[in-house]
Amino acid sequence: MRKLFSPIVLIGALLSACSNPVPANQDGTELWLAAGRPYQEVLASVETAIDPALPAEGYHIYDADGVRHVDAGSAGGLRYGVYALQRAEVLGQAGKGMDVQEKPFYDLRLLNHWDNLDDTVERGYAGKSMWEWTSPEIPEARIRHYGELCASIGLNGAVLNNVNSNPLMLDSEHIDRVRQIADILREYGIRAYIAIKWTSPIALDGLTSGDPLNPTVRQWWKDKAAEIYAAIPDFGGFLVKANSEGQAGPQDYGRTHADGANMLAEALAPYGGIVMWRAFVYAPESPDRANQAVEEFLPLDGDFADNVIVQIKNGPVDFQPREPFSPLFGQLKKTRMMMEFQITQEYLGFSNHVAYHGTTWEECLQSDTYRDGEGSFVANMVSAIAGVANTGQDPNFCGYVLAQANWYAFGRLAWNPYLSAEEIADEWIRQTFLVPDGMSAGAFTTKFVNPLRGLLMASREAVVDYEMPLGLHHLFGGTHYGPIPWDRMPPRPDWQPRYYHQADSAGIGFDRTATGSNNVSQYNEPLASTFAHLETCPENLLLWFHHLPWDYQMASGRTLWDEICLHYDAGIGAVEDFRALWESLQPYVSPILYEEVSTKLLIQRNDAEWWRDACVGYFQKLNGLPLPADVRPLRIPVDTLMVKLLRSDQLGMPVFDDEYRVVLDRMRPFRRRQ
Ligand code: GCV
Repeated sequence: MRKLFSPIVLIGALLSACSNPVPANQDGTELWLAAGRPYQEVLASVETAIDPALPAEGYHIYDADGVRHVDAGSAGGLRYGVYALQRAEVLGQAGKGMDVQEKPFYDLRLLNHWDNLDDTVERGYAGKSMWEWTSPEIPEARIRHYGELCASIGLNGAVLNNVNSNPLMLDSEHIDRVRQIADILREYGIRAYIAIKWTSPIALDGLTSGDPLNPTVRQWWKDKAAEIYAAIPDFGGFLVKANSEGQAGPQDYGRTHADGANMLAEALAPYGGIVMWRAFVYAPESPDRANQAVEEFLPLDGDFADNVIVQIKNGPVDFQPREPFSPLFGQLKKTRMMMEFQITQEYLGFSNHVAYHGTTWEECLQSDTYRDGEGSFVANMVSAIAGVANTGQDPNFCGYVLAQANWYAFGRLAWNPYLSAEEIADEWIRQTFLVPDGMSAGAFTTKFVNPLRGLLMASREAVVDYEMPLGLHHLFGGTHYGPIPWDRMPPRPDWQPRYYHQADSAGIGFDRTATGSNNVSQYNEPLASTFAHLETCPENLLLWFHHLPWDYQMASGRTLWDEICLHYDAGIGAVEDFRALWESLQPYVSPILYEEVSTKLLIQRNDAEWWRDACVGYFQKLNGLPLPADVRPLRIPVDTLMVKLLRSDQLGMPVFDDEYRVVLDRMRPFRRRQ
């Protein structure tokens, strides 16, 4: 046989192929379904069976008689099984003898879309609403793609609209629109839900009251439920934001959250629907916003109907880069609870910063509440889970490729809250980025997957460092993109950063011990004591729970002030490292993805510096202390920043100059009306 290449030529060719990999031509629009075989192909390659002995949404993948089988408790379980096999194939875990049996940890695994009927998305950073409410036709192809993505990670429900709801959501036109979407989502095992506005009966049909004990009001909701279920027989139920941030609710009529939730629950019960009642409540007059959910909901424990579930944000304030878990998770014993995470990066640089939330959510889910003794992890206290989506009309759904990792991570943790963030990051990278031509899978792992996984794993802590280290929180203003620690804009003190950092010439931090708001007492022992005492309080939550002098001695031996400055500086340094790392990955990704991420990281680096200038500069103005020797000097004087405001576009996205620095406009002087 004629030899085509001599051994030397062959080795040379292989070496040059390895050193010159040709990246796949990817634009990020396939998300994590990029690397696997098409679903139909995987399905066609296996024997399937419905086995009623398996849990309804569970599956069993195994080999028998030389054939691969996927058995499942239902058609939905089968879909999850086939996607699990597809994933296992990509991850190299589908070899002969595979035997995997799984079922989801939670029955309800939902995305919450904060999408408005005018197609804007509250806190959405990936374009307008993916449902296209204002178009005559529903965007079927996109909804199908969304359905596949959700199903592939095990999600089974979607609240289609904003919790700051519009009453029109319940008019016949929109119910029909929801029906059309639900008809498609059903094919992917996803139920549709609606967020309702408490005052809908008044707005839509002229009722004069919203009192949940008023028979006319109760009947209105029963009739509305009947109308919805006539159109959508498997409709999931209502999500409700009531008596929160200006939304009306049962308290306006002297009734409780339980009265309100139970009225809706009664209307939905005949059809198997549920009410998800949010615990995100706080009033400006309260001395500590972090205390309020427990104050309002603990007295109602046991009062909620069986088909009500209380939806609680992971932290007691509001999706900050780091918060302790909400103490409510450790307090309610007779009420079903649902976790609410935020996938969209409202407080973590929108879709401009890398902030992989797998680590945030792992930290929360695996925290011990001690409710029923040691080992009462948050993951086990809740029986359902929701994530505020980061999706929009962007071709890649999420603003840019790395932001997709959060949607994926949410789905995987909803399936199994004890998966590790690192394992999930690894899975996501391998499924999303294709191995370049001429590169072995092993080399791809070493040179691309592992470094990128490291970047993702470090990313959230970097954001914490340059935004709000050591337990600081809510230093935002305006659109929640940038730092305004000095802000004292009306109307509410609890929307002002100074309420949270309490910094003055002597010190900084929120005293939540017994000498302050006593928020620590809402945690079960030994946590209450752990948080209350300086010696045991985790350093990363120090200023969440304590107000301390600037010269407080930290474990490092440095002063609190120096440590704050070092954290801000470390945050900038971390993003610089991410940029260098990403540059080293250029040979392995398409030019489109390379440029996309490079630009985002440049923005992130500049924003990190802006955060540091504003926060360190402002605190320094209060305490008059010098910066420690080994940090980068401030770039913009805080007095300059304090008279400027971030320029945003119509969708609330920040506007950048040619160097990818935010554009800050001089504030117009405030003029009193004559
Ligand atoms: C949907 C925060 C956000 C609001 C959001 C609210 C909530 O306050 O800034 O945009 O409203 O939380 O979760 O209800």
